[in-house]
Amino acid sequence: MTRAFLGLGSNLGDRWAVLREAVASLEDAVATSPVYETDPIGGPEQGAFLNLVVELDTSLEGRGLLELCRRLETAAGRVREVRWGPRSLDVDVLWVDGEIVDEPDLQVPHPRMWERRFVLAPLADLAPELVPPGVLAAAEGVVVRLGPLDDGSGAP
Ligand code: GSY
Repeated sequence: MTRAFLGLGSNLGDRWAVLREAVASLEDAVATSPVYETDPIGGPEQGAFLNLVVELDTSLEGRGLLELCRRLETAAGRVREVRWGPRSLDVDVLWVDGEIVDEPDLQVPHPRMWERRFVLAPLADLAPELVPPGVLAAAEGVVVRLGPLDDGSGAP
């Protein structure tokens, strides 16, 4: 079994419900970061995202994790239309312990994660040793920590 991290983001529809359903369906999840509200990076003008990171203890390697990510996006009703545009759910493979992949459709670690505060802030909550403080400080984007995905209250 291997430790891996996925990044999840939503800025379309009921963002809390989309993230809750996706995380609940991840059988290998062992930890979930707090939820952050984050300014969109790139793409057309669009609404704020909710982002979080999930830690997995999994037998899947990068390729299997990518397929899992695509299945989660499809289950959330995502249709790939505008590039970098609003989406009900985006799921990225961020990191897999001991694995480096550089293929056209899959790069692990995720090549842009080191510049994105919406990835690094929740990742640092779960695995601070992976995120040097200077890298987090230099990363792009405004993020606000909202709290746990499911604190039992059912409140957004
Ligand atoms: O790469 C994930 C999709 N995405 C996001 C995101 O999840 N959060 C923020 N804040 N900006 C983003 N731009 C893209 S593309």
